[in-house]
Amino acid sequence: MLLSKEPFAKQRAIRAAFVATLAAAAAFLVAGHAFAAGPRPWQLNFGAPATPVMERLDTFWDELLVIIFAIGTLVLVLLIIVMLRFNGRRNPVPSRVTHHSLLEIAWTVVPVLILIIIAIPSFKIMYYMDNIKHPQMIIKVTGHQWYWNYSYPDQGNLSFSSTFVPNSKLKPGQKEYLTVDNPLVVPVGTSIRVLVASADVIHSWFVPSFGVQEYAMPGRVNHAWFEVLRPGTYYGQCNQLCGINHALMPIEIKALSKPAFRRWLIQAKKTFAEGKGQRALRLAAAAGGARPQSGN
Ligand SMILES: [Cu+2]
Repeated sequence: MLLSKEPFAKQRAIRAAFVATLAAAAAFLVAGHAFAAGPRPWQLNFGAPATPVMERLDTFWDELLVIIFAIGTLVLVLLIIVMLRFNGRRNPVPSRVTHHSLLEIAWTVVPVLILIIIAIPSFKIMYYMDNIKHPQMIIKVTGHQWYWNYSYPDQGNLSFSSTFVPNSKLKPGQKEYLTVDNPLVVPVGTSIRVLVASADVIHSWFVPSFGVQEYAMPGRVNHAWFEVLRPGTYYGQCNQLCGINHALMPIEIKALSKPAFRRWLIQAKKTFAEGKGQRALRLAAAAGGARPQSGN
């Protein structure tokens, strides 16, 4: 039997349109990833990963989405089949089947298997992000109501405070609610252990593009690590309700090339030794940003 060519042409057109839509969506996502070091308006999904940890989390998230969509689709299809084939109108005399051992074992065992499949890569990433044996640098982050203090114990104990810049004082190009006076500066391509503590209440040091979210607890030191892959400016926020100015203790991180970082370090040691960090902090406090704090 010969079929007319028309249905095939139509099918091909539909398939081409489908592929084109997928390609456009992929291009949109990739383009979004390439430019984003902070949040973008109408952003969907994670921003561009900036560390090996976040790259792994990102990949794992994509894998999970496939599994979740497959399960969702299967359940939806089963529901539709049940609604169409087994409704009261089509089955005036209902079936009296109440048990089906094989089916019951299957729908218990299959979800367990799916969870095990998910758990293996999940645990691998958890161990990978938990600790690094030989960090090349250490940074200590201390949460205060309501600003962060950063110190570099293996760089001559350099230490400074990082305070929110009110929106009215922003320069062109600076981001609202995310800009600070003294950003944390780190070198790229360097594994850095972050020690996170708090001077008062519980805060959380959260930098999405690094895949780092660590509680800052008074009386204990938590740790995380990151290695920034590309120079750039990255943003985060305190992620634990810590009082009235919780929203006003953003995290701004500048990742520099190693030579640029060394130059910054020399300059920063002079700047902050002269107490300029503290002066900036007091000015910000006077503007309603944070409470001054001595002895950092
Ligand atoms: Cu906080």
